[in-house]
Amino acid sequence: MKVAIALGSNLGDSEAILNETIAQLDRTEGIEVVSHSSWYDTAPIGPPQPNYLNGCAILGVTLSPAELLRTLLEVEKQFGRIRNIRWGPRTLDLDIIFYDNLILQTPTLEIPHPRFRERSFVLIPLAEIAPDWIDPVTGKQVSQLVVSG
Ligand code: A4P
Ligand code: MG
Repeated sequence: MKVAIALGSNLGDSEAILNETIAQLDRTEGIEVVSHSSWYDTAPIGPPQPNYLNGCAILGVTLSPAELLRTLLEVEKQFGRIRNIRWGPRTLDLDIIFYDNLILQTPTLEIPHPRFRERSFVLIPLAEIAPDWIDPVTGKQVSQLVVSG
């Protein structure tokens, strides 16, 4: 299955953290990193906090959505993520944006990510690597979502 994920970091050496995350994911059983975007310096959404470094990656996975989420949470933890303030600063945030053309709504996992369409810090890097990917909910291409905001 083809998957799109978003990466974000605004604590620690964010560039090293994102690069190491890509390497770590590529070493993970059941995950192959197909491509990743550039890393973008972005203004924080939410409470006052440092700027983020954001980007997206395309993965080839043989994991189920739940297994993939578990793996991503594990990697976040490895990089020292401490869950405290909602939308607060974090060393690493990994979100699943798309899982093939799946629409999934469970209490612990929602795919596509429920807020990605409003977030230029996801749309701009995603448009760099997957402009033609069609959002299964709106039927719009990523490149169209960037323009319509
Ligand atoms: N979860 C449900 N669906 C998903 C999904 N598609 N991908 C659940 C990943 N996780 C998903 O996540 C909480 C729980 O959401 C997970 O355990 C999983 O069961 P979290 O990462 O602890 O929560 P969060 O990230 O603090 O909250 P939320 O609402 O996901 O926030 P976002 O959307 O991740 O936003 N500003 C800039 N410039 N750049 C950023 O990257 N990020 C945030 C956080 C705020 N402001 C930002 C940025
Ligand atoms: Mg998150």
